Amino acid sequence: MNAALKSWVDECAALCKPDHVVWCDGSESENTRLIDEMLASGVLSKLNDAYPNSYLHRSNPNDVARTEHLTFICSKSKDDAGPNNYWMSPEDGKAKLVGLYAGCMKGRTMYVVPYLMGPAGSPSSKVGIEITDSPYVVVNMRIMTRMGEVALRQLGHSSEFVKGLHSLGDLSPDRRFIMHFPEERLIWSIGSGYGGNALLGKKCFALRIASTQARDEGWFAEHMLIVGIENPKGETTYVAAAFPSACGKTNLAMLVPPASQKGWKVWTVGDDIAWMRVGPDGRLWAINPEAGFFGVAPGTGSKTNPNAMASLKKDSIFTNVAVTKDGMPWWEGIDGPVPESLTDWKGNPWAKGSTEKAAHPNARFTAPAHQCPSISPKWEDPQGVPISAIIFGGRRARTAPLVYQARDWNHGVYVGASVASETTAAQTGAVGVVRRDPMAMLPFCGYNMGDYFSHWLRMGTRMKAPPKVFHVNWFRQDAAGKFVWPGFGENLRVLRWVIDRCHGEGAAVESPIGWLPSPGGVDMSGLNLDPALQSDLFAVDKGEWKAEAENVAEFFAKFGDRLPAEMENQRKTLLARLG
Ligand code: GTP
Ligand code: SPV
Ligand code: MN
Repeated sequence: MNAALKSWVDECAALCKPDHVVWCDGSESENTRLIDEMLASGVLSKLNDAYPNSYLHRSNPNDVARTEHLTFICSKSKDDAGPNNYWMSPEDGKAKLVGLYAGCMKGRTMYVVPYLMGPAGSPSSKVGIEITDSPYVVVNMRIMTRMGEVALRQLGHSSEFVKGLHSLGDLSPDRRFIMHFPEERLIWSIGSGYGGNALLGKKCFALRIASTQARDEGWFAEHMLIVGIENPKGETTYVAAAFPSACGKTNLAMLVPPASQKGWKVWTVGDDIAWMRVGPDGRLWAINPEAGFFGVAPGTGSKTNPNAMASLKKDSIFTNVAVTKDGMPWWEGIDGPVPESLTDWKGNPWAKGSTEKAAHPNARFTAPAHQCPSISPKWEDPQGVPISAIIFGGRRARTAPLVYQARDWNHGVYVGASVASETTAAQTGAVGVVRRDPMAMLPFCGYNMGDYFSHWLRMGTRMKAPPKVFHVNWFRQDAAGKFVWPGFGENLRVLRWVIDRCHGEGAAVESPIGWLPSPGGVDMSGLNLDPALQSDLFAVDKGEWKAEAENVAEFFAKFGDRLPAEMENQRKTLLARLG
């Protein structure tokens, strides 16, 4: 028994006072027992046998997405958390939560969940322990991470593990907090059972805590998918891409090449998080620390994402989707006609034509990564995969063209730092509001983003062959508000230009914002796009870009002297190029 682990578990038990403490081993029999208990208590219900061993969970309707306003970084100094985070001192944070944790598990079982982020035996992998009173969290963690024995074996007698204490509490938003103590590698979460608030391996550890570890140790923990693109000659180029929540990472990671792109294949390595280190060869190498997908259900269907549909056909958990009368999971955008009647995500009857959504817009599936037909043969490679390109993107009705390439690494850091996107249902609050979301990390960077930009610049000097940096926007709209670009599988056309550029090919023209594809650089054949709209996809409006640079200045100003001078240099030279 690991002494540091045992004493921390004893401490948590003394505080939370559970009726029972169960150490989870991740076995099949344990999983079956937990599922049977949740079926009996109504936390889960069984779905149709067309989805073997798959279950529906309805969360509390007040608890359906990450709650950024209740998420805190409790570093010793407020400046270390930065203007990008809500801050509380470690003393105040703990004092507040100790009161809520006291006796919160009376009448409940406390589960101790050891888990590994990253492939077993990888030098990049790290151990976490989540203590939780939610069996739903346990069975999700079993899909999302490598859970149980494998993690304890990797930990051995080391005291180096990320501690996460989670309780459902009373599920009241007034007593909901997700607190991070980066200096102690500690997470305290109470009052939510949903997604990134409760599955502590994901955003809390693999991004907020890991980003501080990455800063201290010289690597990257990023909100990025990882994908391999194989050309007809059988050569694979790996790309990592950061888009804000619900902006297309899972879809791009599982892209199916359309019939027009003969001989091309796409291999999924990860769909949400990348941990990346500089290898002995001076290149950047990436692993996916997760073992499953916690994907957005609405909009997922055989046309848009057949690989996701195949991944979730068994052994999956569906949260806040609707169900048909035969117990099939259902959401807006799934295949087939809209049924006449459904049970909606809250458990109420729903009739076709209703103005309410049947599935919650942030309804999710939890599915094992190994079930994905496009899973890369290298997805569990302990060394990871070498990254040739980093792509940033956002959801922008205007301004950002379909694709452009940064001039060099430092300009690429500016491009990442100036990402903006319309908000989505993945976090509570207004949807569709443009906000700056640097590197898609605004809600996930566990420290001052001024320092984070410095870290990105510094990493550039440590790589002999840094990845080329790009920006994409699949979401440009026409005057009627319709997406101009078909997206999904057709995004491969853009990826082909990106990897051509990485290999010193691909025709490009210089523009004030970076390199744009030359006419014909992105193959548009057979898409039947209106020629005017087609050229609008690549339009760079100087007025809009100057306004954009002003907005970036306002954002940068928040960081005061923590903003590296190079970022302001990049912004000023951009303005100069815009004339
Ligand atoms: P998180 O899991 O929240 O981090 O989200 P994500 O970045 O993985 O987003 P995901 O791939 O799940 O896509 C979110 C929504 O965007 C879905 O409703 C998709 O259907 C839609 N979407 C994804 N790719 C495209 C695209 O190329 N074009 C358009 N128009 N919509 C897309
Ligand atoms: C996101 O919001 O970016 C997600 C879902 O991937 S959650 O796990 O809730 O953070
Ligand atoms: Mn995400």
